[in-house]
Amino acid sequence: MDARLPGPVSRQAAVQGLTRSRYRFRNRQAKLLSMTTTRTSTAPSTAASTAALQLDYLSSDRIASQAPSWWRNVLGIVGFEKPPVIDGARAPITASMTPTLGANGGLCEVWRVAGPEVQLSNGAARQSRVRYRYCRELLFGSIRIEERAIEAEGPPRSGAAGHSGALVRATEIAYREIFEVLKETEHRHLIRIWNYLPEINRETDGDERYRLFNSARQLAFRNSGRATVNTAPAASALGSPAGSPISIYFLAARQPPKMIENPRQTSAYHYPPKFGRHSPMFSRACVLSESAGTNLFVSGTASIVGHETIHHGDVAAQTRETLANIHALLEEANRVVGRARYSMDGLKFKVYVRRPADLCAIEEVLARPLRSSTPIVYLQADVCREDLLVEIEATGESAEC
Ligand code: 3EB
Repeated sequence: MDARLPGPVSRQAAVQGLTRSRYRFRNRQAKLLSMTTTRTSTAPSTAASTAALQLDYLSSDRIASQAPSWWRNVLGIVGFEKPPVIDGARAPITASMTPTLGANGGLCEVWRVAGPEVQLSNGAARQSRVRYRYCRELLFGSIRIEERAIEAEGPPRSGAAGHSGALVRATEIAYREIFEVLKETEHRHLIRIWNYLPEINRETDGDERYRLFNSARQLAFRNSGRATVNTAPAASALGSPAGSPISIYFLAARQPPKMIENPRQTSAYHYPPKFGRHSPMFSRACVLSESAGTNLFVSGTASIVGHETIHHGDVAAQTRETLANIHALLEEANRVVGRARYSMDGLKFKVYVRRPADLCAIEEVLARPLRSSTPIVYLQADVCREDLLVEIEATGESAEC
């Protein structure tokens, strides 16, 4: 599952940098011939199905011992520190490359679609590094790219020198290939995306790597003809250790989700320029309604009110403020959706901790509002503003529709 070494697409990307518009026209024609997918199971049924997306955090041992009938419904598996080795897995397997903290060692994030009628297909577009699996309504995909491999490919684009050039190009390639898959399979709506970048806060060539990523991501949205406000997916963007590949995975849907913003926060796509020349492209949350239920995706959420970080240096206060933001998003989601009712109790959480020594303080704050049975995975990751010590994301499901 490692990102392949320089392949046809990446060479094309280098060409595209030089002769962008002419190349794009030719590429569109070429793609009609070349975007054949390899299918490892039967095509999805077009009959109305009752897909309901389910998230579980399971150990790789438990995953390995599941019956074939369980596997039939698996869309994708995400390990944390590294991709789990699972013999005979039929779904894409990736990893965020972020170390686990506390008792979470060996856990994986498993995305499944419930329902005996659901039929999944695998895809690997020939000229793409994206691995994906999908049913009629939903698609899970992942892509990992080594910046080293991009650097080795040839001269950096003018104006983007050295290492920053590799990050920018890798981001553009990743998002372009993701958007191509979504077009090909007609799951046009990106609903949730996770972005893990090695050394997210490091400066290269006078710019923080997260800000370079934001510029490239915004460019990729624009180049694909996508809107840069109101329809951006729910997202997380975190730092992984030096030397990790850039790792991005995502969920997409055939039907559009409802995007949710937080009344306590400036929308990220409207952040002022002091947070970077190009604002981040994400919505604070979104709700996806399918026939069998709804899913709530809460983006990475931190101690930000308006657009400013608050509670500098105080991890407990930052955690409380983050919970207040998630609470505001739950209320907003319930208001927007009307009948589905989300509460803290129904959510599954991932908590990104900048300094491992802060784990206890964070756990203590979360113990009060959350039931002890609440699934929470703690990961060590750098958060995308240097002054943020903690970031929390959440997923909810509701059978009511
Ligand atoms: C924030 O609220 C914190 O760039 O995709 C959270 C979730 C954050 C997603 C992203 C960034 C992103 O601005 C950072």
